Amino acid sequence: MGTRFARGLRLAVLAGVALLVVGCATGQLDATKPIGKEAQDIDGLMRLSGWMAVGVGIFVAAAVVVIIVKFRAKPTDDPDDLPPQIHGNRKAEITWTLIPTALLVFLTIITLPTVFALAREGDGRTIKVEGQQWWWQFSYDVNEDGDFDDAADIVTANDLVIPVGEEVNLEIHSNDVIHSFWIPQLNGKRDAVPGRVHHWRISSTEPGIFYGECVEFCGLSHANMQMRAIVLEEADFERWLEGQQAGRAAAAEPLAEDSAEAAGASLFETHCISCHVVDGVYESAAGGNANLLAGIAPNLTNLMSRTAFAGALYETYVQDADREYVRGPDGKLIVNIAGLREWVRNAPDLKPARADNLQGMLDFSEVLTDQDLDNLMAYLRTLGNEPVLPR
Ligand code: HEC
Ligand SMILES: [Cu+2]
Repeated sequence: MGTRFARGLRLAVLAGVALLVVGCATGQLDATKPIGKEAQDIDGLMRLSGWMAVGVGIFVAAAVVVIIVKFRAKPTDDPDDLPPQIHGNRKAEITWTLIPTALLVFLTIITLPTVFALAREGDGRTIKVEGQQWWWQFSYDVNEDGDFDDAADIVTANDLVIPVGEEVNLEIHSNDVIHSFWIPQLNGKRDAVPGRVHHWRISSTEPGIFYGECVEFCGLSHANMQMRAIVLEEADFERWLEGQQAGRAAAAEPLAEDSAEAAGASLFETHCISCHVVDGVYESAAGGNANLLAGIAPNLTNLMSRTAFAGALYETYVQDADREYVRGPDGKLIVNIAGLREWVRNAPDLKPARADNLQGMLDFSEVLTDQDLDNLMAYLRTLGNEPVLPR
């Protein structure tokens, strides 16, 4: 008995530790340290209702103990002699109906203002968010004409870049199934539903990188559908916007003849533009075709200005064990070229996808040679400058 109990206990402890470790493994989603105003409001409510639940839990547990001790059968009791039965006792019934009702009404009253406040439109810019299997696209209405599709507008993926302190409005869409957008430290969850537009707000009181995930099961690579908010000081944000425009202009510049970049561009034109857009160079004339293949794919105009690729599953630049960016002797970030190359060679191997079912990127391992891949990498590296990082 003793050993069996000890074994059971050891197993339970092990299982607990395993759960804890698994729970911490991704470690980037943290709803307990809210940084955005919206997340702080939600956190306040969570804590209050949590403590109320703890109070109720302690009260019930204590009452159970008191009743067990007080009304336990004593050896002197006559087993046929039952204590007074109170089934249907009106006073007791009313009491234990009223108390929970009062608690729930109280919770409703304090929650409703936050629910409405979260739905309110903020006074900052609006960014269009599109979820699709299995990555997020963000569009910026640069000339503020209410349309996200003209030549001036910026379309990016994975990194939602916003200025610190601004109440940014999100216009959330889905291009296929239901997804849900959540960056826990900055905001609550909001579903992305096909055929509908959901409005939501996001803001941060500090610059930084905040991690998020799709939180509505959406198929094969749901767990790999991540995103991050890059929150920048106002001046850095302006620098980022200018950088995006500069990246677009640079992408349209001719490449040096006979260079690896030019060879890469020609491979890109053969294999990639049926899905990918490079603004002003490979436009969505091919995009119509893309819909036949895999829905839309990330806009690659400023690929190198993003901190992550493939639904923020992989880092575009090398980091050390503490997730600090490593810089080369020239002071520049070091491109995770091995990762990017492997992605282009065989994407479904790095992130489960079903390109045959219009979901995700193709496997090019049988199509592209090592030389092709090197040339493609040379070309991709010309697309955009390095990211503007939070200070
Ligand atoms: C069938 C459509 C399709 C073709 C063809 C295609 N891709 Fe992709 N590509 C995608 C999709 C979809 C994604 C997003 C996948 C994800 O994150 O799950 C993607 C992602 C990428 C990314 C990461 C971008 C980011 O910001 O996350 C790069 C880089 C890339 N593709 C390069 C290429 C290159 C180079 C080629 C040509 C050799 C190519 N792709 C051909 C559909 C395609
Ligand atoms: Cu999703």
